[in-house]
Amino acid sequence: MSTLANLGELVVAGNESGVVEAVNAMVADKADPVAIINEGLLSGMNVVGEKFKNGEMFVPEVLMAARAMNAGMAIVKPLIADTDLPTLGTIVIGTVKGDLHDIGKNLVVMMLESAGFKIVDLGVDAKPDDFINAAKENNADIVAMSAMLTTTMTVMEEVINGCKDAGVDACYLVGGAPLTPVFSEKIGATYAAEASQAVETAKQMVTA
Ligand code: B1M
Repeated sequence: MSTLANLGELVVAGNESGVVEAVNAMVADKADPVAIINEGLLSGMNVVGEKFKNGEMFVPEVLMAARAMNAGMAIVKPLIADTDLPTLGTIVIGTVKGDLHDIGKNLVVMMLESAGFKIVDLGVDAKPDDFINAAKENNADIVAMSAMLTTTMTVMEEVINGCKDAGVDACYLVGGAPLTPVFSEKIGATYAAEASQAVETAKQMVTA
C-alpha cells in the first residue's frame, strides 16, 4: 500500500502509471481524497517547483511530473466538492492574442495550481475580452498573462486597460521571454521571470 509520501515521490519521478496505480489503491482503501491531493499529489509538485527553481530539474522532467500529477487528479477530483479545497485566490491566465507559445505558461499554471490557487486557463491566443470577461465572471484576484513575441507583448496593456475600464479589481502578473521589469511596470503589471517567481509574486499579491 502506497503512502502519501510515496505518492509525492512518484509525482516527482514523473511516473504516471505508478501515480494512477497508487491513487486507485488509496481510493479503494477509502483514503481521504483531499489528503491524496494536498499531501500526495500537490506536495510532490511543490518539490518539483523547488527543484526546478534550483536548477535540479528541467522542463521535460517538470512536464512529466505534471502529467503524472494530472493523471492522479483526474481520478480523485470527481470525488470531492470544490469547497473542500481551500484556495489562495483565483487567477485568470492566458497567452495573449496572436501568440501560440504555451510551454512556459503551462509551467506557470502548474506551479500556481500546486501552490493552491484556483486557475482559469484561457489557453493561447486569448483576446482582451476573454481576459476581461473571465476576470469578471470569476471575480479574479489576479489577471496573469504570458507573451513570447515582441509583437504580442503590447496586447498586455490592452488587457489591463480593458480590465480597469470594466471595473475589474485585480492585480496584474506578466511574464515571458521578451518582457522586462521596466516594460511591465510601465503597463501597470508585476513581472515574474520564471514559474517559481510567479508563484512567490502571486502569493504576495493575495496577501498584500
Ligand atoms: Co517560437 N519564437 N515562434 N515557437 N519559440 C521564440 C519565442 C523565439 C525567441 C525564437 C527565436 O527567434 N529565437 C521567437 C520570438 C522572437 C521575438 O519576438 N522576440 C519566436 C518566433 C519568431 C516564432 C514564430 C513567429 C516563428 C514563425 O512562425 N516564423 C512563431 C509564432 C507563432 C505564434 O505564436 N503566433 C513561433 C512558433 C513556435 C512554435 C509553435 C513552433 C513553438 C511553440 C510551441 C508551444 O509553445 N506549444 C515555438 C517555440 C517552442 C519557441 C522557442 C524555441 C521555445 C519557447 C519555450 O517554450 N521555451 C523560443 C526560443 C527560445 O525561447 N529559446 C521561440 C521554454 C519555456 C519553459 O520557457 O516560454 O520562456 P518560456 O517560459 C518561462 C519564462 O519565460 C516564464 O516562466 C517560464 C518557465 O520558467 N514565463 C512566465 C512565461 N510566461 C510567464 C507568465 C508569467 C510569469 C512567468 O506570469 C503570468
